[in-house]
Amino acid sequence: MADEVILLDLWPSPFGMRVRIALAEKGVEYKQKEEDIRDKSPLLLKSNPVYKKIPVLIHNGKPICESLIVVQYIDEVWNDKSPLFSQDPFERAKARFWADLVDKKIYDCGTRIWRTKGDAQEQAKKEFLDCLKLLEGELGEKPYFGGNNFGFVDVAFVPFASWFYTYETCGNFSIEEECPKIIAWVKRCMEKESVSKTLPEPQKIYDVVGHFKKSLGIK
Ligand code: GS8
Repeated sequence: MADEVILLDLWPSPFGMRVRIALAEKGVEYKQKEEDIRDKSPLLLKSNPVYKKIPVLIHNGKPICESLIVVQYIDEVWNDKSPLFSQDPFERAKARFWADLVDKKIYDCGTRIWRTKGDAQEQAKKEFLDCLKLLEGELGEKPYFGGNNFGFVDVAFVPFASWFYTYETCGNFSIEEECPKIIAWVKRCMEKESVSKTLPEPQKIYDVVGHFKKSLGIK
């Protein structure tokens, strides 16, 4: 029997994009169900009772939560093509370390950039750029974080590129000026269909953030 793969998702979510990219890399067919975060479906509440967040991958009825865990699951189950990890345990540990940094810093700082103003925003921008510079150092001269192959850290980080325009416009700064290698890496990743077909137009993200800010009463 064919696998049944369902993704509970939300289109602007960088976490959901990670899963979409991993599934595309592996050529897995799936059904995407768009959630309404203000009116979560019974399926989402049942599938992720702890955090009640998207993305959730439901594979043959079994739910897997937390995007980085889902991406690792996909890599293990569909292991016949496009491996996302090196064979070397040290390289694998390093990849998990950098993906964890992306999780801890990029989303949080990015959100603070578009949600705040003044000193709080300056602080968020500084932390964001410090983190990007660390990532730039880790990338070095490699084409991808995974070396010659697009890998786990690439999948974890590249969705945020669709949010860069929002961060830059709200924070009035240029990522390319500060971290040109990161932007060159984004362009390289965008040459992959799994990425270019997944990432939404930056303007669409900016517009949805604008609506969200309005609903929160943020100018
Ligand atoms: C984060 C998922 C998340 O924040 C992961 O999967 O990696 N650590 C998790 N999902 C958000 C949408 S994207 O901002 C979400 O589902 N929020 C619903 C809520 O907070 O109620």
